[in-house]
Amino acid sequence: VEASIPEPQREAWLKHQVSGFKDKDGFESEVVRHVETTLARSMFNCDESAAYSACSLAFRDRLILEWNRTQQRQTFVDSKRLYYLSLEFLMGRALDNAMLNIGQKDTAKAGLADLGFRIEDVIEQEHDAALGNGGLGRLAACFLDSLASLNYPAWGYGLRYRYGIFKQEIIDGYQVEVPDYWLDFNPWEFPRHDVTVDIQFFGHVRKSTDENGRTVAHWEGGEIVKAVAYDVPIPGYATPSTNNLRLWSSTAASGEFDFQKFNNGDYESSVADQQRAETISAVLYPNDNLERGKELRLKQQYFWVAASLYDIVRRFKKSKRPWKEFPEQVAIQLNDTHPTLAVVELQRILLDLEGLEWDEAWNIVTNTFGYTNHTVLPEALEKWSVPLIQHLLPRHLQIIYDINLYFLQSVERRFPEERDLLGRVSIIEESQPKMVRMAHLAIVGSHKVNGVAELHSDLIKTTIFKDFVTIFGPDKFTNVTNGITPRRWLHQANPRLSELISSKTGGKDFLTDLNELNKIELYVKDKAFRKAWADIKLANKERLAKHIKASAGVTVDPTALFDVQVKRIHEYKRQQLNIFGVIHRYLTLKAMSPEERKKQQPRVSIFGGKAAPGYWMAKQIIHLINSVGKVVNNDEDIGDLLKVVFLEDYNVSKAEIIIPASDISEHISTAGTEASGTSNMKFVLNGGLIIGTCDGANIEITREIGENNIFLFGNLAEDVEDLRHAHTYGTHEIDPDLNRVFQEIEKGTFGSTQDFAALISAVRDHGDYYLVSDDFHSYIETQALVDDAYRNQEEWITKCITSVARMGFFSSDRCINEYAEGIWNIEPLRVEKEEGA
Ligand code: GL4
Repeated sequence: VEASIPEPQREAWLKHQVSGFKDKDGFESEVVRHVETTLARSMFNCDESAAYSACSLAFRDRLILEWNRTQQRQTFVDSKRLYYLSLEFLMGRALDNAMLNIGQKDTAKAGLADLGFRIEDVIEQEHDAALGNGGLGRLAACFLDSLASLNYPAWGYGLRYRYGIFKQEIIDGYQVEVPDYWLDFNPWEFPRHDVTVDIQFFGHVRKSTDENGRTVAHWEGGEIVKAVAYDVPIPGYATPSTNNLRLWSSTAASGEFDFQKFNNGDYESSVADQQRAETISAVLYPNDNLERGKELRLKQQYFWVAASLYDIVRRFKKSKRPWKEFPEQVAIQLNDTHPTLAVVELQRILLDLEGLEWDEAWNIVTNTFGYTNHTVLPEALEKWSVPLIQHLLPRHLQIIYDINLYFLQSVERRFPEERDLLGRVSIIEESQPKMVRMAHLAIVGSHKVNGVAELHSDLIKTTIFKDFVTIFGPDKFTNVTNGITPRRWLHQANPRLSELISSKTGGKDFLTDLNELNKIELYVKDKAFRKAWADIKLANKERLAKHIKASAGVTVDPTALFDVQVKRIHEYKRQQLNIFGVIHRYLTLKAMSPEERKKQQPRVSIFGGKAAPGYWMAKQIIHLINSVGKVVNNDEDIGDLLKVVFLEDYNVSKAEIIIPASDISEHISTAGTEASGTSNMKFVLNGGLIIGTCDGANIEITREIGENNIFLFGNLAEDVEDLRHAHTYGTHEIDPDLNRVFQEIEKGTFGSTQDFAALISAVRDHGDYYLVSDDFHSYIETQALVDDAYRNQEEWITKCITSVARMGFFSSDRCINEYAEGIWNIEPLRVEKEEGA
């Protein structure tokens, strides 16, 4: 149906063209209008939450107008678009970000004050959009910010989970999970009830022969679930460009009820069908770096991938271009292997629905996709059982087998001598049951594969994907080191530091070209600048101290050294190394005379992070941290020399308070296990130093800021394998200091010894897979160096300023430009900033 307004009537439309608010007055009138009409309230019952809603709606209105213009511009120019497929988008709060990106925060601040509200309190009302687990999901959110800010034509596609990552409560020192129902009122999304796609599951495949004697597959039967689009506008910083994040929600295809069943009196089962359909997009799986092969997860993946591809193909077909131009118009990035079924789905569309030949279709597919690998941990590499795929997606399984057949045939032709090679690279693992290796499928189906930091990209080429480098050549594999958006992670989280920097860099250009930061290195000796720098850090620490008091009930001294480790709890990230180190510090302090103690550097050890609900070891680590805190924080010998705090429910908005307040943060994964890390970048950008292993992006951070400005320790990735081998087959001597720590835990100093036995025996009796003992001595020594360095505040501040000045490389803008040039082949669509924007 042609839905556009005919030419003669367009004049009326143009006459009434809507525009967003232009100034404080306009803003206030929009807020009042939304309070009184959209929310049906008045000044007599407008609380902070209503003010938040109305303020958000006023900004949303502006965003959607820019969104419309951006989409029209992109459609008109019809240049190549990027589609970023990610099961996770960890967006955090939207209002503050929208105000800053649009450049109207001051307007809103003044307007809200006129109406009787403090902007900070209004911002605080917002519930985080937490549709992600950790780094992988937050990276996707930073990418959206950069794509819009750099004016790239790009869409994100994801799932609209009804429940985001669970809320973490700490009860008696243990993690308790509470559902995160966040959609009560979400002003940032636009339901598109007219944009729906029917998604098929189960059924069977029938083959027929067409008039040309070609075999055609028909996927028939099974059940249909409906995907409904919800659009979230993504504002660029200092540009009118507003991109789209489209999230799919599942619902029953036949509407509210199955009327047949309803009329037959089977009301309950008709409602049950509806609920079953809605289950698909109900919950985010709470695992980071772990895949568990659940059927519902596979359903989520196909549901989301099929709806997104239908949308992308529909948009392409409107241009009436020939199919071979598809990869010139469309780039699709697979954020990890989660969307790999998209490779198969596009091949199915081209083959079964559009009638292309296999080779022609496959050529289009492989030129369209790029695949980013985010982990080398074996337990995180996705595999789906063949019987499960056969049952859920029978036609896709056939196509997977064909993809594999043609791939293996070509490998065999080129490497006839290497019989083992075929089994190693096959997309199908010959296990019981057979499994589909999603990473192999993603590599074979893409034209580029990238890792997320230099070490990680080298590791995938030399270990897990080595054979594929032999087959496809080294050029298919590349590195794009992760980045973070300086808008949220500097300007929004640390407004005073951002202000101070802009006073020296000549305005806010560093927020669009982070290399501009290097200008502040000129002021490293400037007394007033250094003083302002130190004052800001102290103020940020005071703000965090207040939060610690309010949420954990612990009083901390803001002048103590704040030592922070916030990230998902995982054995490979080694929060256990940190807490064992804290216990060692405690024992050392206890053994000192009061005079000696006075000479020690006071510290606050701050932890935060969620454990996957089924990850028992990670939960024991949380319990140990809380148990140590309880003892240490109440020990009068210790006082302010050491405090141990576990902050519950770490999320994006808490990160914005915690990160700017850190003096030293811990990035201490076993070398070779953390693909990149991105919080390491956030901490340094906010004027905190880091202690870390030679892992992930720590290595590149060191190269940029200089090795004098970082505290590195521990074994190297290249030695890990030998050490593990030695643990298993040689004698394994535990570090004596660590042994003292274990003995203290076993004495019951921190409560129930039984609970912590597994943490100790993992190191002592089960091969110490994560090398906690091997790195312990080096860790403790390096922490002592941190104390010494911190005592020399003048030197410390010099290190901090120098480091920030050299962090330009880690902007997600640089990262997105590298993807755009090296992988997606897309160009920005330049736009002039309009007046009032
Ligand atoms: C991760 C990595 O663990 C993390 O190092 C990386 O920074 C992030 C984004 O590339 O991806 N991989 C998985 S899985 N979860 C992550 O956070």
